[in-house]
Amino acid sequence: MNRFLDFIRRHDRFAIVSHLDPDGDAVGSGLGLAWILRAAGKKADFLSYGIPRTYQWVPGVEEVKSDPDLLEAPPDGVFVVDATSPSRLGKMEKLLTPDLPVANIDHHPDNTRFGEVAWVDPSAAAAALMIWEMARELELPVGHDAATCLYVGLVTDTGRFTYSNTDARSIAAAADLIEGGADPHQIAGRVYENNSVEGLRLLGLVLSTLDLRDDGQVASLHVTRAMLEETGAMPEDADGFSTYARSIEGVKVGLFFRESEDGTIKVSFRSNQGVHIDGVAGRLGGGGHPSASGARVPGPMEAAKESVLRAVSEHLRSLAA
Ligand SMILES: [Mn+2]
Repeated sequence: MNRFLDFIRRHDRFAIVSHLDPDGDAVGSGLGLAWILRAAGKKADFLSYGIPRTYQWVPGVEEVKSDPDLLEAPPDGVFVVDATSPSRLGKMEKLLTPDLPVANIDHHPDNTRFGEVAWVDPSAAAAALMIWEMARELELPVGHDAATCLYVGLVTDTGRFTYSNTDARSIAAAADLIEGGADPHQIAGRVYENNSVEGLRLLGLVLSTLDLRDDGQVASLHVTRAMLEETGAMPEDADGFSTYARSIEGVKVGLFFRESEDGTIKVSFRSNQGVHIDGVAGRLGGGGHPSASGARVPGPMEAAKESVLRAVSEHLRSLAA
């Protein structure tokens, strides 16, 4: 922790970046840290692009820079949050020049431990939780905007405090953040009850693709570009769909396949009952957490589904053996 204190003391102008295709934790931890650094008298910008509509209200989101070229002045230190490796930063990766010191805060077990200061804690439910704990440890003030941002990261990465990463530590942090000004009811309303009509129609189509395999232990759903066109929904409308397949009784592994604009297929792996699925995602070139991971595989959809389903079924058989 002292190395982080030192890192913050030594620099004045911070850029904060997170993974591409930002989720609630990327946005919440990035913006939360920006508020904390600013309250500590530093200059801090969060850089991100493609922030989903669900998070377009998070405090400070209107000042997010979508490209390093939009920074008023070059940063003298970079925080990377919630990102496994620099390659996960998309176009923000170009910020990381060899002479620029980097602090890395992440909870993905496959984090490559890059950066001059790195804190990787796979037992932390969210990067936002780690930012909160760092601020508390270093006695940095956390105002209500920062608390709101960090709560967003925590509530989304724990699936509203239901995933296997939900523990006393995450609930205690949530209580502290609520004490600090985060409004759980208002945040839940903004994050979870703000579906578009198109998005709900898309969900109807997606649920009708349900496919059960391996005696009901593996369930999969998919979304195609054609389904987006048919309903008028945005790709981000499908962001919350990855857990439906797993929600079925008896299902150990739930899969969600999304056809990207470039024709590749994004696969989300969600597992239950202590089944670790990140190894399968890893063998397909992806990664993530034991019960929530992802990978990108070549299309078309049917071929992608068959090859991934085969890999999952082999994995389950190897666990049973
Ligand atoms: Mn996260």
